[in-house]
Amino acid sequence: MINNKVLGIILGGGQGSRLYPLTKDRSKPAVPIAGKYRLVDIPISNCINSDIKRMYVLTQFNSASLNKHITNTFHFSFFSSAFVDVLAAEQTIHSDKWFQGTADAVRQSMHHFLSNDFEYALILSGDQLYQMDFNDMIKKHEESGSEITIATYPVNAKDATSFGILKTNDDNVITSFIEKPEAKLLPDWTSDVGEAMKAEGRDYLASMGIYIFNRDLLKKLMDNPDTNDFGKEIIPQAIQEHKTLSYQYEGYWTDIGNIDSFFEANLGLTDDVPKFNLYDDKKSIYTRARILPTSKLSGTILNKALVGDGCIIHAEKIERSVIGIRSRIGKNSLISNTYMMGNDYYESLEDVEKNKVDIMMGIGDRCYIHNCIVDRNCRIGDDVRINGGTHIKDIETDTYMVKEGIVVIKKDATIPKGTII
Ligand code: ADQ
Ligand code: ADP
Repeated sequence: MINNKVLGIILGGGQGSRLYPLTKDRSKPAVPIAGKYRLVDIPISNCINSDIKRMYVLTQFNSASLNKHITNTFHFSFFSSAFVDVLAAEQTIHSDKWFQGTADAVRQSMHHFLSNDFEYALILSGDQLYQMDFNDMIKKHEESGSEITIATYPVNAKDATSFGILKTNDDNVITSFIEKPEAKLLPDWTSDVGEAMKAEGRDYLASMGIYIFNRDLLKKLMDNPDTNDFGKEIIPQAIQEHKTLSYQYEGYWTDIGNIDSFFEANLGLTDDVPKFNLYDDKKSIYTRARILPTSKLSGTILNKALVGDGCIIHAEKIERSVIGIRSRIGKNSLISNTYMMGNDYYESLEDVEKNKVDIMMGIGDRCYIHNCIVDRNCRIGDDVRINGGTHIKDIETDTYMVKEGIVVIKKDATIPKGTII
C-alpha cells in the first residue's frame, strides 16, 4: 500500500560540522551507523514502514557517495509510484546560492515537490535515531484540522537549550515557540508533560524537527524569500496565524547531531534491551543488500558486541562495541567501548603483496582500543594502544581527532605500529 496523501522530505544535512571528522569526506546522511546502515536509512525506513513511499532527500555537501547508496539501495518496481530522490543544492536560474538553511533548502526544491500529487508534506531531519509510525501523527493532524503538526518530546533542562521549545493549550495546540532558548529563559518554558516525565525532570516540550504541513500552506510560506530556517523563523511566525498541533511522541528518540551523541547511540545498541530495537520485523531498517559472507571469529570472547557481516576476527576480547561490515581484527587485541565502522571492500593477500602494503585494513595484533570510533578503511598497525577518555585533551592530527574524550580515527587513516594515543 502507498500513502498517496503524504510526500516525505528529508533534510539530509547542512555542513554536518558537529559530526566532523566523520563528515570530512562524506555528507551527513551517508555516515555509517550500527555497523551496516547509513544515517539516512533511518528516516527513509520510517517512511517506508508508514507506507509513505515517495521521498526526497535534500543535501548540500559531498553527495556522490550518498547518491550511490540511495540509488543502489532503494529501487522500486517499474509498476510502483514509489521513489527516493536525492536533490543536491543546485545552482539554477532562480538561485545562484546554495541552501541557506532548512527552509531555504525546501524552498529551492519546491518545484520538484509540487510536481507530485500530495496533501501533506512530512518534513524530517536526517540525523535522528527513532522508529516512528507517522500514520498516527497524520491522523491526529487531520482530526484536529491543523495546518501544521510538530512532533514533540519532553526533555530536561540540560537538553532544552539545544532544541526548539514550545508551550501548548489544553487541546495540544501550540501557543508559543522559542528556538534554542538560553538557560536563563528556561523557567518560563516548562509544560505540563505528565507525571512520569516530570518525575524524570523532563519538564520542557521540545520540537523533534518533524513537521507536517498542509500543501497549500507550505507553498505559501515558501513564497516568502526572507525566511531561511524552520526553527528560527518559519515555525515561530506560523504558529501565530495557523493552527499548529503538538503531537507528543512517547517512544525512543535521539538526535545524533554530534560525536558524543553519535557514539552513545551506536554503543547503546549493545545494551541487553536497547532503546532502539533493530530486531523488529514491523520496524525494519532498510539498507543496501550486500552479498557478504558470514563473519568468521576465532578465539574471541564477545560481551555486548554487535558484529556485522563478512568480518574476520581473531581478537582476544570485544566488549560493548559495534564492529562494522568486512572488519578485520588481529590476534590478542582487546577492543572495548568502540565503534568500528568496517571496510568498503576486502583487501586480498595478492593486493597486499602487489601494493607492498605494510599495514592491512583493520586492526592489527596485540592492540588495545578503548573509547574510540574507527572510521571506514582504517589501517591500525600491531601493538597500537588507543585509550580514549576525558583525560585526553581535544586535538586534531592528520589521522585522528579527539572530541570530548572520544578518539576518532579518520577515514582511510593509517596508524603506525606501536602508536600510543
Ligand atoms: P537543529 O537540528 O539544530 O534543530 P538544523 O541544524 O537546522 O536544526 O537541522 C535540521 C536538519 O536539517 C538536520 O538533519 C540537518 O542536517 C538538516 N539541514 C540543515 N541545513 C540543511 C540544508 N541547508 N540542506 C539540507 N538539510 C539541512 C532543529 C529545529 C529545532 C528542533 C531540532 C530537533 O530547528 O527546533 O528542536 O531540530 O532535532
Ligand atoms: P557499502 O558497502 O558501504 O554500501 P559500497 O559497496 O558502495 O559501500 O562501496 C564503498 C566504496 O568503496 C565505493 O566508493 C567503492 O567504489 C569503493 N571500493 C570498492 N572496492 C574497492 C577497491 N577494491 N579499492 C578501492 N575502493 C573500492
